[in-house]
Amino acid sequence: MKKSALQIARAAYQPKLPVELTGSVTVVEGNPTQSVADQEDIKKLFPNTYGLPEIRFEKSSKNIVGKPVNAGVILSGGQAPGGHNVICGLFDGLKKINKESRLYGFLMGPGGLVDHKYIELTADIIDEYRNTGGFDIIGSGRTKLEKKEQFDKGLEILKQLDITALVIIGGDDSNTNAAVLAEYYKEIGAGVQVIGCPKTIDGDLKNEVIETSFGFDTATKTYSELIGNIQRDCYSAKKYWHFIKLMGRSASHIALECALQTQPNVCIISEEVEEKNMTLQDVVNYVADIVAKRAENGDNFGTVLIPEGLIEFIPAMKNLIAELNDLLAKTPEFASWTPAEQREFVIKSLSNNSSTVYASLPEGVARQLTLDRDPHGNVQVSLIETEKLLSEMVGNRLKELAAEGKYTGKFSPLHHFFGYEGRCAAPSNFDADYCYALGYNAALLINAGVTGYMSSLRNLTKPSVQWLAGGIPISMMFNMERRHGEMKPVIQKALVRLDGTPFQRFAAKRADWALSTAYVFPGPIQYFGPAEVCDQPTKTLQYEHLDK
Ligand code: FBP
Repeated sequence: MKKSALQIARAAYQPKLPVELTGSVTVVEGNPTQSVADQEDIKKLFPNTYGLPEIRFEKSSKNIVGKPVNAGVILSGGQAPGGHNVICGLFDGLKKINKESRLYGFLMGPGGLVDHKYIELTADIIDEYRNTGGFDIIGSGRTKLEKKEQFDKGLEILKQLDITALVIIGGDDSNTNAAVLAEYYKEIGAGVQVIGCPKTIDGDLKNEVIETSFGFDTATKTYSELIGNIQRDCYSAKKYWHFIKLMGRSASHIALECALQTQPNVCIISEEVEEKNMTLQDVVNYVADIVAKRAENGDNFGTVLIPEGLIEFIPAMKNLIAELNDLLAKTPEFASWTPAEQREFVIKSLSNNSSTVYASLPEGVARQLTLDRDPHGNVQVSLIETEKLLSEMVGNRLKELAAEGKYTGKFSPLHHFFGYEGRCAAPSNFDADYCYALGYNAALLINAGVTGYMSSLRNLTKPSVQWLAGGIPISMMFNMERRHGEMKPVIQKALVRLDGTPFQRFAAKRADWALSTAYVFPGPIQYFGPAEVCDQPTKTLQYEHLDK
């Protein structure tokens, strides 16, 4: 494939490993751990991998040596910038420990393990993908790896290839499944270690011990560049209101980070909407009031950031979606009906409240709520055009305000959805270093002989050479949650904390940003140049470190 000039220059970039990982390491074990909640239940479910100690790697003066290992790697779920570097770091780490080690990549996600589809990742292949975006080296997929039959089927190919360690690069659900797999392989004495790596642009796989998931840095910088560009256009033409939906599934971390970087006129945070028990109309009124106030100053333009999961956080919509989930699960023939038949069926089958909410939505959006669920049973929020829903309702509200003599401006909305634009961007220096180190560190965890651990780097607001490396038992992140009507052990999803510094900083400024037009234009990610331009971590990470 022909390479761009940037690709060629980036291929030569050598990610900077934490100093502790640059030679041999000593494994330092911490105290036994416990899960964040429901300890007794989780201990029973993970008798072989519960309570393990945290691990820290410290630099040792000895040469790094270990047994040759055949390892497998899987990319699971949505793309996130830096995934290739995790694999490159893993490859380099394995080879550094022992040149005879081999790495196999399972194709198109966890399904590749179950269906025995794989390639051997050789040095030639790896070199093609250093510091590149995308997951195309082996592809990704959303097959849920959770059934014993899948584990057994996977074990057949692992045995055939003599693979004794599997690295799963994924989000909260995939790492939950990695821990279940680790426990199962340990229980049956399969002799296969399982190590997880924290991936997702959504930024919702983080906790006391995992500071951030990879990809969040690059994705939010890419979206912030685009938002900044729109803001400059908007400020130049002074005639449009831009409604910009941002990916992130449930959590609003991406929207919040982009707001902190670009200072838009409005940014909705789903977690706040839920906390304040706001209705959809409350959200609409909030935006319409800002549009009207800006119009009083002669400013008939602006930007509104909307997290893609918003509607799931509006209590009445949440009930509606839950009822729709049940209804659709019970009605497999639904997909074969015409849109009119579907609408009539839904309206007559839902509870009165949900039926009223459903009927009040613009028809297109109502239909989007009944589209296929993803394999985890989630509504595919990225398919719901919340930005259009909001702007249409804001337009209606402004007409009411105009009729009451409270609004005399012009309202011309434009719509954008930023998601796929950022998921495969060339990783920022932060993500290039973070991902490479996560992969390299995973090789050291394999060499340390552990299973059911997540590769971990901390101290991330410091230069990468100062990061602290180690492993965290995944079971430590578990709590019990109801999934498809059953209580299951899962990694707690990290939503935006309203008492956290990132949200507090935003909340302190938003009234000013709403009216004064204080846009910031971050510009494109820079890879070469001064550290303050190229190596700044996200504001979320910087502010969260102030909370520690
Ligand atoms: P992961 O949680 O698997 O990393 O995926 C993140 C995400 O980009 C969400 O932000 C978005 O809602 C979803 O994937 C879109 O899924 P798909 O790629 O299947 O369209």
